Amino acid sequence: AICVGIIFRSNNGASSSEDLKTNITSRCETFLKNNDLDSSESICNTLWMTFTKAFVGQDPCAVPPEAYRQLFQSKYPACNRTLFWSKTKEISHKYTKEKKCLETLEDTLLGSVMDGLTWCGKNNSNEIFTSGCPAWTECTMNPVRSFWNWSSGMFAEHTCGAATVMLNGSIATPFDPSSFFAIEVGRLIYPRVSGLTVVLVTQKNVTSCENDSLQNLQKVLDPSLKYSCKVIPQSQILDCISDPHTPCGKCW
Ligand code: AVW
Repeated sequence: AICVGIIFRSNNGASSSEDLKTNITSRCETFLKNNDLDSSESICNTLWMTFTKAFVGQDPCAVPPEAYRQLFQSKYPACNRTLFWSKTKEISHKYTKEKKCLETLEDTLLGSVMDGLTWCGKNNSNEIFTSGCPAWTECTMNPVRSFWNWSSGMFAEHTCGAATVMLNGSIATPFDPSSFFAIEVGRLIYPRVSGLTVVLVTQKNVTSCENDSLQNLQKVLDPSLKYSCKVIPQSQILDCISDPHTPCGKCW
C-alpha cells in the first residue's frame, strides 16, 4: 500500500506542480534575504507566474529561449567579477561560495532558483510536470534547456570588464562549441568586456593551453578581447578555498 501511494504521488501532476511552486518561491525568498535585496513576497510570486507562462500549455519540445524574456533577474555581477564555467560546475561553485570576488550565473537570483530543477508542460493543458520531461538531448527546445540558454545569454550580455572562465583541463575538449559557455562567448563584446581569462583546472595534466579546442575558443572570441590562459591544478584551488587567509583573487 505504501508503494502504491508513492507511485501515485510522484505521478500526480497537481502535487508536483505545488511542490515546484513551493520550492521555487522559497528558494527565491531565501536568495533575496541572503543578498540583502528587497524581499517582498510579490517579487517571488511574479517570478513564479512569469516562469510558468513561458512553458505551461506548450509542447515540451517547442519552448524557445525567448519564452523566458519576461523573467525578472536580480542584479548581475559588478564589472570584473563574472565567472563562467563549463564541465567544472562543482569546483566553480565551491569557489564562488567561499571566496566572494567572482560570481557565476547560479549566484544570481534566477540561476540559484532554477539550479538542478526539471520542469515542463504539455500542449493544451495547464499541468506542470517535474518528471517525464524531455531528456536533455531528446529535443533542444525543451523548457529547461531553453531557460539556461536564455539566462546564460543574458548573463553574458550583462558581463563587463575582465571575465574569467573555469574550464576542465582533465578532458580532451575543454571548450565544447555546443555548450552554454559557447553561447556566452558569442556575447562577450569589446569594449563592454575587456578580456577573458581561462583557468584550465587540471587533475592530471591531460590538456594544456595549446589544446585544439582552446584554439577554437580564441577563433570565436571577439578579437578585440585580451585573451589569456593558465593551467591551475585543482588541488591549488581547493587549498585556496579552504584557507581563509588566502585573499580572494589570489587562488591563481
Ligand atoms: P556544462 P555549459 N544532460 O558543464 O558550458 C543533462 O556542459 O553548458 O557547461 N544535463 C546537462 C547535460 C546533459 N547531457 N549537459 C549539460 N547539462 C546541464 C551557464 C547540467 O545541469 C553558466 F553561466 C550541467 O551541469 C556557465 O558559464 C549544466 O547543464 C555555463 O552556462 C552545464 O553543462 C555552463 O554551461
